[in-house]
Amino acid sequence: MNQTLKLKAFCKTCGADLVGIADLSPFKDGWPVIPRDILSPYTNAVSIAVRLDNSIISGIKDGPTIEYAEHYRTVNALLDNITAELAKWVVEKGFASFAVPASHIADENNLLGNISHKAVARMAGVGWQGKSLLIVSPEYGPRIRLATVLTDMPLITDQPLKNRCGACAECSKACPASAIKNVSTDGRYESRDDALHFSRCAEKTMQFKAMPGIGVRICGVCVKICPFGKKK
Ligand code: B12
Repeated sequence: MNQTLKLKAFCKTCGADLVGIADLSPFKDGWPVIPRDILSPYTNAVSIAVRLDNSIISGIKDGPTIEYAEHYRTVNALLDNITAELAKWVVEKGFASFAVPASHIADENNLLGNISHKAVARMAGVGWQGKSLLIVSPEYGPRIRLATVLTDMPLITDQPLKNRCGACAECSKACPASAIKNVSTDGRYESRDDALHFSRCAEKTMQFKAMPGIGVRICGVCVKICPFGKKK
């Protein structure tokens, strides 16, 4: 088995449901990452997805439930565990690695993570970027959470998938903030505002965070409503 297949198999034994590899070069051209030099030592990014529990996601109505908030924390912890294990595995093979946290907001003013897991997942062929701006996987729709490991290990990279949203507007119709503009793209959106009334989404998650028992910036309606997630 070659090194790429071994790495993917290792991630699965740690609990990953989907794994893809992205070339980091397109991210080194001014795309916002925090800290600025975080990518310099690395050539590839491993995108890892863990699927969400169907009954918990199906229980979401017009906003998050306490069960979803708990599940969000549990799956983030699982992802951080998988990326820590993978980072260790890579180092043991003689290469460098960096496990990017699942849900850390590195810039609170601009609402940015260290690197966008969605951009990496799209380039790694884990899914396409839907009208909701979420990564929609063929297997589980957007009912996945993501994390990333940066590395200089030579790996065979995967390719982006074709967008399959078509004329579907379910996420746009269901969004409790009326934030999803119902605009599709074959490649990627130039900015978040091309797809979303971004501030509406951001404000709504703040309102939900203040609800008793929630405590985190979540919503989940666009995750639940997507027909690609309901299929399995
Ligand atoms: C900050 C944050 C938020 C903020 C801002 C959201 C946002 N869209 O940026 C708020 C609080 C509003 C939020 C809300 C939600 N979030 Co949030 N959030 C994050 C966080 C921590 C950082 C996101 C970030 O840096 N975005 C930067 C912007 C510029 O990037 P972007 O949204 O990915 O979109 C651009 C890129 O993808 C780019 N792109 C696409 N392809 C390519 C290719 C290349 C080469 C390049 C350079 C760029 C590029 O095109 C887009 C437009 O510019 C991530 C974790 C992480 N580190 O990624 C989770 C994350 C994005 N959130 C997630 C989720 C699920 C949600 C919510 C559904 C809430 C919930 N959990 O119920 C909503 C949905 C919002 C939405 N429709 O986008 C998941 C998404 C999973 C998935 N299936 O896609 C993530 C990945 C967390 C995780 N660990 O899984 N979130």
